[in-house]
Amino acid sequence: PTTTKFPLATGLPPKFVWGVATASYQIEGAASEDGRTPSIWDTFSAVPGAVVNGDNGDVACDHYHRMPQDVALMKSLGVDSYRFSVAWPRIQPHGSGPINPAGMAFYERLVDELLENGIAPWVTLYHWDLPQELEDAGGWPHRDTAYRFADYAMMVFDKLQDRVDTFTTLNEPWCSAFLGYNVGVHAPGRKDFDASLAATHHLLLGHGLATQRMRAAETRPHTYGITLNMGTADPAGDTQADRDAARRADGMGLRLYLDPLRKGEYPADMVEDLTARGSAMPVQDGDLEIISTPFDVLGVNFYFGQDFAGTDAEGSTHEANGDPVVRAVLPDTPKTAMGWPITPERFTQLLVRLHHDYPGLPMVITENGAAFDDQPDASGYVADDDRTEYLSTHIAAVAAAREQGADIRGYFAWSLLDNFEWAEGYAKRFGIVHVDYETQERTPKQSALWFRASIAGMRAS
Ligand code: GBH
Repeated sequence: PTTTKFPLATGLPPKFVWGVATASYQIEGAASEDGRTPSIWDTFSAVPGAVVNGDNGDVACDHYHRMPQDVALMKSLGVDSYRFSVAWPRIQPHGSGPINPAGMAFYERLVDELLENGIAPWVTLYHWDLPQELEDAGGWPHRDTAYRFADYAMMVFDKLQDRVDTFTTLNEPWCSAFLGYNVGVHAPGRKDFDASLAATHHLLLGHGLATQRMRAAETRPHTYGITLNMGTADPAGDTQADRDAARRADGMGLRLYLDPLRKGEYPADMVEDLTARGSAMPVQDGDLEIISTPFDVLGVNFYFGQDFAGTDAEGSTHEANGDPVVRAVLPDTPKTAMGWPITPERFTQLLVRLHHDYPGLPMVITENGAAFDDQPDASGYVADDDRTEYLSTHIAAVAAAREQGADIRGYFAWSLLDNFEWAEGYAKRFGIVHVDYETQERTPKQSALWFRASIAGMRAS
């Protein structure tokens, strides 16, 4: 296989951190081994109709049993770092109480294997697999879950802080809160707007509590962070209703998280909107000080940007994500297999905007990538021109944002492997490495070969 028809990426410095990312439930399998208990995703996957084809993470990529080979694969790609998440139900099967040493041992082996291969581990403490017992006790809308999360984070931190430099608390709390508790397309599948607001607040509180406790207990300096999913929200047309819709979409999706984290307050216009709807964030005295505790790196997950409209052509309003007047309008561009528009210029727009609106915060792209309808040849090789082009244009967008002053230190491709794509099951493939789910064979796609050559080229430049 050759990748020569795609010019290699350029424009990022030799010290830039290049990595690949995954998440526990999406790749590990071994769902009931070594004391792991069900998470909300095991439960949700079993609900008829919740996941495409009735798929679940029982086996996934069988990474739990193939970890050393998967680390060797990463090494062959030449990455500096690997972003993975720790499954809470392996560490603390009941969501509270003592550590489960057998579950913890897997991550200790993984970290050791990475270090032996010269790959820096980048730990995400929560990528959506809440122990089911905690959901039964109320889940993220219940304040106690924030304190349970901080306890769990400390168990992992105590075991790994000697060898791991970077700990990020949450992956995409917006998805946990709104897709999980309001839209209901992610676990636990609830549809309750006020519950999703409470979940948001308690996720942020858990982030702050865990960050404070880790920093207080550190025996050497670490980098602490949080990863948010972010897009852009432009008005679909030049009307007040559309501008208002874009403001609200940006408010619910981005400012509702970054303002309390960085400015110690929820955005005033959102508080006003929520009050008008009879809703509120369940803030208690002192919470915003905890939530705004300093952290060191913002993880940015970017897939696409959108426009927003207040009304449609007939003048009627629609509900989207619990918001009565915001309607997403997909930009008129080519789409990925997820139906997501391909908008690299909006990636630059987002990063430059973050640099201006939330200054002084180094950023790392913790996820970026795309699903396409891969066609493997007889040997399993996928000549994924579409994904190679997606990565190429989006890495160029990062370089462009840096030229405009944004402090971006690294880029992790989503994902190392094809994997369990949540509600889409195994039907959607985001990997730069193809996985044959019958044989569990891994075959690097063209995009992986292009990524490897690009990294090597920029490191040498
Ligand atoms: C990430 O979620 C996840 O962290 C990762 O586990 C997952 O596999 C990967 O992306 C690919 O999906 O249309 O209203 O939902 C990204 C989820 C998708 C959330 C795009 C924001 C746009 C707004 N994001 N979505 S909406």
